[in-house]
Amino acid sequence: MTEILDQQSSIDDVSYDQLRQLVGLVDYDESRDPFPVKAMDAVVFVVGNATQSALFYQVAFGMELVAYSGPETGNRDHKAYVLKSGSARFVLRGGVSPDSPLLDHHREHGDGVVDLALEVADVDKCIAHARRQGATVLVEPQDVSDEHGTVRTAAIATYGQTRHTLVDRSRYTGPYLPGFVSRTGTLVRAADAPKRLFQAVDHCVGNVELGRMDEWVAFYNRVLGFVNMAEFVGDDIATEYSALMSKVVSNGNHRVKFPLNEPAVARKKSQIDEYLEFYQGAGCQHIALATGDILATTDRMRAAGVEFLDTPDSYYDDPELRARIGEVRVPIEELKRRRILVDRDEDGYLLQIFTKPVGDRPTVFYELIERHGSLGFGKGNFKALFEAIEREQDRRGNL
Ligand code: TYF
Ligand code: FE
Repeated sequence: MTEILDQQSSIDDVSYDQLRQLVGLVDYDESRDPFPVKAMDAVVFVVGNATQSALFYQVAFGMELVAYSGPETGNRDHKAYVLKSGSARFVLRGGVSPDSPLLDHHREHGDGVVDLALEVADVDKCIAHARRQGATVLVEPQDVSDEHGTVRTAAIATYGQTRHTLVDRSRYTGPYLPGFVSRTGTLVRAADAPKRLFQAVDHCVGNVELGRMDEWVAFYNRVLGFVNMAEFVGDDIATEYSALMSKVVSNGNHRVKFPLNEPAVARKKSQIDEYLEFYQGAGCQHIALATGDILATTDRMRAAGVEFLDTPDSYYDDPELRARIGEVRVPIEELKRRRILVDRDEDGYLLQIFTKPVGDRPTVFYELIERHGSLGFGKGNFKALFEAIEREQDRRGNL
């Protein structure tokens, strides 16, 4: 039990038992882990307009504004808004000063993820291991303090211009990091609005350059001690539909899962090539959000204007799918009405749905996922999903 409690991240207001179901946790021996990771600490974005994006994530994703840093708090370079939903934390940063480096980043990449920050108990141990394994240490371990206590942080480089900041917040009680002040949103929520639309980050997917997927899988194996999960997409399924290959790495208990995609050569431009072209390099492609009620969440997000990928009726009417899926918690008609996908494997089933890209460039999008035992990623849906992505690529004039 103590080990289970140790694995609890300090930002959870979702219990370990809930998380076990929501993100598909497994037990593992943490004492043998060279780089023990507790959880995602935050997904940090650079955006063109953090003030407006903060409102988007409150209105459309039901997130709660909890902290802020900006000119009013002494940060003349940029504004940063911190939003939470259950154990998921997003940070949105946008340049204020005309010479903010964030504006150069945005000019190159558009809205995107700059940091998949990880909560760890021992920053120094992780950095020492990462350095021995040849990682690029971008920020040396250091204490940062304010009146709420001390946070120890460091950062290592990963694919593209993305980083993993490591955060030990066990001696800190503030709303996010030193320099941030508590701030709540002024949005008036409907009286019947649920407390939250999702409870956790399930996985964060990286797109890397052609031929480099195995290098990055090896990086996560070596540097972060991550293990390979069974799910992978080979060039067989991939080239026919959407020309990508994919492997998944995760930390020991599967709390943090990072699928990695690379483009495969095909008739049309791969969805991964389209991403790499518009993001100008490797970067985070999608964030999957774990929800306990994907039907209600999808309804709320649609009502707020979020657009999801379409799935043809034929997907739901396919007798093979119906036989494979068996009984799920709602009639298939309820899924069909919402375009929610369903997949089953030996451990159970999952429900999932994908948004269209949420920014101006065809880069970052979201997935909602409701797990019922399945530890997979919806392999049975890849064909239907990739065909839906290709229809969107066609509408954008992709050749
Ligand atoms: O994360 C995954 O592996 C699934 C499937 O471009 C997927 O969500 C894979 C590649 C892709 C979109 C979704
Ligand atoms: Fe996914």
